[in-house]
Amino acid sequence: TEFDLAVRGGTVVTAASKMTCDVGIKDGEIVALAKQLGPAARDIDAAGKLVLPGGIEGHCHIEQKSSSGLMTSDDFKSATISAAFGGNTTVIPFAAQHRGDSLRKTVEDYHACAAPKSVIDYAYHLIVSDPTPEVLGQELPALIKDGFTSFKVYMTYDALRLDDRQMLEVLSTARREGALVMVHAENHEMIRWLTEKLVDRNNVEPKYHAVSHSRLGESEATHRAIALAQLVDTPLLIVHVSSEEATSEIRKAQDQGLKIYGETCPQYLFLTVEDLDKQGMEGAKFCCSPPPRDVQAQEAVWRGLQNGTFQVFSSDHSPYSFDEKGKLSAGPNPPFPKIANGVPGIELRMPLLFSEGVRKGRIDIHKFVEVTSTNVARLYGLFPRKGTIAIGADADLAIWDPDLERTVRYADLHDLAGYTPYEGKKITGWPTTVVNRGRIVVSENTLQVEPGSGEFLARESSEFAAPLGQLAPETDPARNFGAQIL
Ligand code: DUC
Ligand code: ZN
Ligand code: ZN
Ligand code: ZN
Repeated sequence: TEFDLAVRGGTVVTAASKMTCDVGIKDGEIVALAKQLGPAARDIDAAGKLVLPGGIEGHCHIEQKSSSGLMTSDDFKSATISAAFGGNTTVIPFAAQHRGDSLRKTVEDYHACAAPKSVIDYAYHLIVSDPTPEVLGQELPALIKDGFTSFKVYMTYDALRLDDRQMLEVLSTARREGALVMVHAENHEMIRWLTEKLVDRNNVEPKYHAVSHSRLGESEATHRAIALAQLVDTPLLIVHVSSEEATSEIRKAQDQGLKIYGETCPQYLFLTVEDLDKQGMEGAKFCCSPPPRDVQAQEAVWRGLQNGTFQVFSSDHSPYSFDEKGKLSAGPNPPFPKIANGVPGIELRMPLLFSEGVRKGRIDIHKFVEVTSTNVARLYGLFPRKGTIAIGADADLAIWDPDLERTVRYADLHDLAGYTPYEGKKITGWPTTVVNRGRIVVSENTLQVEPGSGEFLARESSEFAAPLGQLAPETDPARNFGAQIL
């Protein structure tokens, strides 16, 4: 037979096109797109279904150990299975450096966890928390050359945060080496000050977590991160944007032609601070940073997706169980500063956006594909191997039943957080069959592959990470009396 697998008669959708045709797959790649392809060893009937590029989860925390020793509740097995059931074929979690640790060793540790357990393809962003001359001079450049072409930095959290000076060093290293920098932008001292005031007054219930992480703290840090990036002419992705204020900062920079990108997440479209104000400790289940805000913020974030301010939509899956191993590790009634930050969402990211976005007419199906897959591949150096349906691309497909209605129940999900923030929500449109490099990973509601069958992806430097070539007056030798700064 000509093909190993043929997906027949579906509506094949990419970020830019839609056609009813068959997809022919051989040796893990897409080799033919046409009507009525010849025989294949195996067929999937996709009539009446959508055939989309597999989702790429570009922001998730898997088997990540915090500096305090707390572990996320998913390992690479449960997280990648959960991702696959949610229509994903690739995940890009973080390899998080702890201060004093070597970056290379950090990556090797994550690799030892991921390789035997992943059911779909994977890569890692680095988290750089200790930008010593050794790390910036040798380790990071070497890792970027090895295909770790993106990394995240934090402007808050005592154990992770970089000061402005360190941000500049890191950004100029990224510029030189061709990596994309992702930033957690919140003003550290504003969080600390508000937290102290709240704790002094014994305002310690989960809802005060949202008060301590202000919109102004988010937009100030966003503005500052953009200014730092602009000074050294380096592109920057602001991750997990929650508010109208931060969204406008990103938009303003984009309107100036800067290569500033934005990411948002389901928690900013589908949750609000009211969820943190639930009975007893229930609100802890919704504590994440930045926090969910209000209905106006949700609308601003929707607009940002619609008008292209946000290039990518990620889950920021940071699962902590609602018990002493996770959210309640500091006791049964922890004050908000002691509640682990993060919500699970890797399996529902795409179904939520499909149901509330595509089905309800807020975004079209092409935009859906763009922000959940194509742009993720582009930003992180995986395109066009990943992120689209084209001849020569990996055969990564999610076949969706656009009319399937299901009510979210944690019991039906595959992660190990023990709860979902979206319990009881009605969702229309679910992936029913998921194919990764030609392997049927999920079908008939069943996992069809073994742990360890996912592949590590070394990534290229992305076009999105290339400097604009527009120097600030003070770093431009033509305007700074000839000083060579960059
Ligand atoms: N940042 C993340 O990216 N995820 C969870 C919590 C946080 O602060
Ligand atoms: Zn460590
Ligand atoms: Zn973050
Ligand atoms: Zn995150």
